[in-house]
Amino acid sequence: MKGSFLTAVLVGLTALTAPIAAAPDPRLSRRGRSGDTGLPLQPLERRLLHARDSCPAPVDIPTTAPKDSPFVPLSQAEIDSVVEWLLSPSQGLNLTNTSSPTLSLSDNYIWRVDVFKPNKTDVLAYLDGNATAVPRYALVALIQGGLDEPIVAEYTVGPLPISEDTVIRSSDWVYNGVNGAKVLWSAGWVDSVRQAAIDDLVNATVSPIADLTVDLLDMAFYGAGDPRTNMTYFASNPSSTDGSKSIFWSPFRRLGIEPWDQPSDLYIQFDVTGTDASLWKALKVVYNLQVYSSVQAFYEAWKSGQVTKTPPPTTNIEFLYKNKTGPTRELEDRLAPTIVAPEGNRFKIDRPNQYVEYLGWTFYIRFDYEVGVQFFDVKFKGERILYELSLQDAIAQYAGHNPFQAGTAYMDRFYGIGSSAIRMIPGYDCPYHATYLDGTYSPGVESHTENSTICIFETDTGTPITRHNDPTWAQATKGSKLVVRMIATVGNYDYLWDYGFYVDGTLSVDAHASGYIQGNYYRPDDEGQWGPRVEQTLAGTLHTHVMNFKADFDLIDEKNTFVKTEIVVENITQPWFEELGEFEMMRYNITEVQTEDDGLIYHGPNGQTMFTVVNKDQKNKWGEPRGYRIIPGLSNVHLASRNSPFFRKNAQFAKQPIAVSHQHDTEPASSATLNQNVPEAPLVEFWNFFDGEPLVQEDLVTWVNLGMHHYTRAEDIPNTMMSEAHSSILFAPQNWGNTEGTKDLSNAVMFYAEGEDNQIVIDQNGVLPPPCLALGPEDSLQGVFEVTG
Ligand SMILES: *[C@@H]1O[C@H](CO)[C@@H](O)[C@H](O)[C@H]1NC(C)=O
Ligand SMILES: *[C@@H]1O[C@H](CO)[C@@H](O)[C@H](O)[C@H]1NC(C)=O
Ligand SMILES: *[C@@H]1O[C@H](CO)[C@@H](O)[C@H](O)[C@H]1NC(C)=O
Ligand SMILES: *[C@@H]1O[C@H](CO)[C@@H](O)[C@H](O)[C@H]1NC(C)=O
Ligand SMILES: *[C@@H]1O[C@H](CO)[C@@H](O)[C@H](O)[C@H]1NC(C)=O
Ligand SMILES: *[C@@H]1O[C@H](CO)[C@@H](O)[C@H](O)[C@H]1NC(C)=O
Ligand SMILES: *[C@@H]1O[C@H](CO)[C@@H](O)[C@H](O)[C@H]1NC(C)=O
Ligand SMILES: *[C@@H]1O[C@H](CO)[C@@H](O)[C@H](O)[C@H]1NC(C)=O
Ligand SMILES: *[C@@H]1O[C@H](CO)[C@@H](O)[C@H](O)[C@H]1NC(C)=O
Ligand SMILES: *[C@@H]1O[C@H](CO)[C@@H](O)[C@H](O)[C@H]1NC(C)=O
Ligand SMILES: [Cu+2]
Repeated sequence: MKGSFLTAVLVGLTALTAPIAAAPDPRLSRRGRSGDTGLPLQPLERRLLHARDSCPAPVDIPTTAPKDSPFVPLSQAEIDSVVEWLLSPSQGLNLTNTSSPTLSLSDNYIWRVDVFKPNKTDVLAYLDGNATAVPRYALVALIQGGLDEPIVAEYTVGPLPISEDTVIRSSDWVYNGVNGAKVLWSAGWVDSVRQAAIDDLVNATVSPIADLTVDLLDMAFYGAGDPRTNMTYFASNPSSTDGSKSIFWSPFRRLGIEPWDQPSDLYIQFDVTGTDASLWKALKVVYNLQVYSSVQAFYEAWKSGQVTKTPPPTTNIEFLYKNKTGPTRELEDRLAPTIVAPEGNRFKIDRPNQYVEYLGWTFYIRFDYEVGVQFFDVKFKGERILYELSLQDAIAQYAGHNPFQAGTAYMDRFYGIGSSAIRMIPGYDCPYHATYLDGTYSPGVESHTENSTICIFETDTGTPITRHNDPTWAQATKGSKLVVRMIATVGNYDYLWDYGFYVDGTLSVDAHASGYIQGNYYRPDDEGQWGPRVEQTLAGTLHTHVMNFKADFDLIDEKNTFVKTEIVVENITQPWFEELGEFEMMRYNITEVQTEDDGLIYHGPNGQTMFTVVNKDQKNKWGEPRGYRIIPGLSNVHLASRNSPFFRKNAQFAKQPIAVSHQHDTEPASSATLNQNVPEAPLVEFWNFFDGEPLVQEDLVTWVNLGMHHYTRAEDIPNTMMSEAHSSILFAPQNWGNTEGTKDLSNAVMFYAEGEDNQIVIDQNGVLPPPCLALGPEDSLQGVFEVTG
């Protein structure tokens, strides 16, 4: 099949090859390198059948970071030393070894020991100043169920290595919320100890009514490990407002592949407040929109025939599989196009320091358990653009006519976005020949390395970055960017984040989503108000994703200003248009954001307001302040509801498109892992950053949102399409230079005429496709340009 197909293609091509010049054209290689690199095309069939050499797979080009990374993770020895120090009775923490087989809810124990992200002040003193190292601290999260008032809290332990000077300190200074660095125990993580206790409660509630669940739902729950169990529950979030209680509504779903999309019409409310599980209980029940005050009341209603049954979730789950089905599309048995770097990588990497250099760009990568890949000290052509660029949280707010969807408001930092980052599938998640980096973090007290969880590759941007055809000359310059990619599978969802470093100094962030939607039980009476029907017993669910990013611009230095340039339309007169009298014209209205009182920024209508960060003390040759523009791309949404009870003070970062605040070591992040379950009493209350501080020529941090109002559709089944589930933002030079930043690129062609007979010169700056890259006749530059003037 394949063989005969190839023959057919070649037959088709023979005709095409006829006009190809056989001999090298001297002008083509005139500015090229010596040797045969300037050879024009060979007959195409020869290329197809006998590619002379295949272009080699790129290999790392090593480099050495100017300074060792100040962001390296803790070694296992460092973690061990901290754990031992914490457990020593002299600390008085009364900690139980987390590995103890009898670990209980009312013990104090370690949840996690990881590296603490250092203060900017310390990092800059090291990167720019004379400091020889950055103080090293551990982030310690403790579950303290054994206290009189049980809490879950974060601490720092340091400096490391452990010495006389090492102290444990509450991380209060990082958090501005009323409770500092802690939440009441009930708002904490659901670890294996708590999960087991919740399993028991659900089993004790639901297994005694298995006759009912089998009748109404065609499923039963006898505990997580029981072979008869074919139903599963889910502890939704947030489960609290301030941590004083933990109450969640569980949907009941078929156990098996993707329960997210096998929901039933049953919801039960559970109260799992406090460390004494004997006090936990089931509360209300909702089935077929009827509210029952207890499981007992529901059961009795069913026994007496007063419950109207709705269809159980379909057992035909073919729709959840992504196996190939259907006939292959014509020509689709061929490998899809891919990116090639025919002469090898054009970026360098220092692996131990996770430091990258690319055509003028340099940056350090840090990997974080809570949020994944982060960028520090991002420079272009030797000048600092950003101190930090990093995801802060990825949240999703749902809606629906039932207690589960209506009450769901996830903050994925709580689940660990970095710890959910997956190993990339080469050739599919990342292009062939991508470079992979590992992510190292500590999910508990063991260091973990997720291999190949970051990929780096250079790609064609798909357009020339500049071009022009003049009557007497023409030019086009290749558009390229380096992409650093991470994918995190958080439960049902797969998020892909791309950070793009363009050859012109532009930086982009793109977020895509795929995976399974958290589907809704299909009820015709919902009338599509929360999403369309997408399967037999399944509907889409209206929800909004918001991802907040911290962009700490330090344009050359830390003194920066946020400028709004609004296009205003006014009735004006101009003396040369006497006949018009007053007429409408537009102009710029340029204002600086003076203080944090005006730090929450909204997009004006019609994209008429431009946002830039500038350094007024650093002007370009034309006297303009050098700056970077923040350009909204696709779908820069924020939460539609500002007053939902499920996202209150804990998600204020998601309630406007852009915010600009004064940088402080005490305000390193807009969200916190423990913000999830305390909408009324979060660790980080973002709007409290905005307390009137001056913002003109100060150290600014901008906080920008990407996201999408997920308009669910049949095409979300089985997996959401990354084509549509896409949001982006650009940071682009704005008078950063005296001229655009790609005039130094060699990957550019210039056509012009020379001599009396207008001989066309084709100048490719010596950069020509190498012989290993097969070209076709259509790739010839001969005759592409002629002088017409
Ligand atoms: C905790 O328990 C584990 C397993 O029993 C043991 O290997 C480890 O040494 C203990 N840790 C400390 C600090 O005692
Ligand atoms: C230490 O914690 C245990 C629970 O792990 C508790 O039973 C005990 O009372 C605590 N001791 C003190 C002195 O607080
Ligand atoms: C970081 O800065 C804060 C605020 O100035 C300070 O309280 C804290 O001790 C610093 N942390 C370290 C590890 O230096
Ligand atoms: C660094 O050291 C040099 C020479 O000792 C000194 O002149 C300079 O002020 C120091 N810089 C800082 C930021 O401390
Ligand atoms: C689920 O399990 C229950 C009992 O464990 C059984 O009665 C029921 O038929 C099962 N449902 C399906 C779809 O297999
Ligand atoms: C669940 O509860 C039933 C009693 O209703 C019991 O037989 C079963 O062992 C329990 N399962 C687990 C895993 O505890
Ligand atoms: C479809 O893929 C699943 C794995 O997801 C596999 O178990 C199953 O056998 C496949 N079915 C078919 C028809 O290929
Ligand atoms: C991850 O990479 C390291 C070093 O290359 C290797 O030793 C280890 O086996 C890899 N782990 C996995 C799970 O592949
Ligand atoms: C300009 O004047 C015209 C006529 O009075 C009026 O209709 C229009 O709204 C004015 N435009 C602006 C921008 O004020
Ligand atoms: C210019 O912008 C400032 C700040 O937003 C605003 O107060 C002022 O009214 C604007 N001027 C015009 C003409 O729109
Ligand atoms: Cu979605």
